[in-house]
Amino acid sequence: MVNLRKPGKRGGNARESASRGAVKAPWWTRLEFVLAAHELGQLPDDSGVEVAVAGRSNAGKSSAINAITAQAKLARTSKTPGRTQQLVVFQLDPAHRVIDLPGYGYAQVPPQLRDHWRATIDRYFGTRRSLRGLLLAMDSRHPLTEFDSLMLEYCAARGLACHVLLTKADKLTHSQSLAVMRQVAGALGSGPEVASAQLFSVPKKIGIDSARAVLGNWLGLGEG
Ligand SMILES: Nc1nc2c(ncn2[C@@H]2O[C@H](COP(=O)(O)OP(=O)(O)OP(=O)(O)O)[C@@H](O)[C@H]2O)c(=O)[nH]1
Ligand SMILES: [Mg+2]
Repeated sequence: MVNLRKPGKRGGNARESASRGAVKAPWWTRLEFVLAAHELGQLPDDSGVEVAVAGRSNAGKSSAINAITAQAKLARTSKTPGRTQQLVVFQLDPAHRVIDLPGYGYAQVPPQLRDHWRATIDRYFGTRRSLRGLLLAMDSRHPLTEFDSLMLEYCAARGLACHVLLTKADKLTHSQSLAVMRQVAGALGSGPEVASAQLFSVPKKIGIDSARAVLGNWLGLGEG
């Protein structure tokens, strides 16, 4: 490694170090993997603030987490549906977490596992006090599946904020994008809970900043 600083100048003076230390990387780049849980009992303490990411298998949840955090390999992605079978926990610090929930609606999943998923998610939404919001990923070509609607009902039932990411928007024409936004906005209705939707695409970088802003707002972190 080449050190371009002169000897004796290495590290700079205390004031320089302090001001360098004060310039932190943006919060989204500092999220780290913590653990993958099969059961709710394995999750970190239910304190601080948590945001969940849910959606049908293969909808693009893990890819969205990677795009939002600008970390290509933070969450595992796969062409094979049903890849994320556990609750995968990321955190900025113990008081700020993001949870990648297992994908649903995958036909090949054995009924026993599906029942386990439903019971786990049911209990998660019913009991998790630190949960502040749900990022709900829907493939923009196939939005509002039965389980997507169930997720919206969970949010409505506990007055939880929900933000829908209409993923893979790069696969849609402009008029299809407008149509799906209209369709989903209609389904979100105008209840007391906060529900919103946006288009999202990883390869075309559509909507990454706005999704990040929603997440940052829920986590109480703002812009940087
Ligand atoms: N064209 C396109 N493909 C995408 C986009 N986002 C994700 N994909 C692809 O969709 C597939 C599934 O992505 P994942 O992020 O693994 O989906 P997931 O929802 O986490 O899937 P599970 O973990 O199985 O529930 C992968 O092949 C991704 O490359 C996108 O914005 N555009
Ligand atoms: Mg995944």
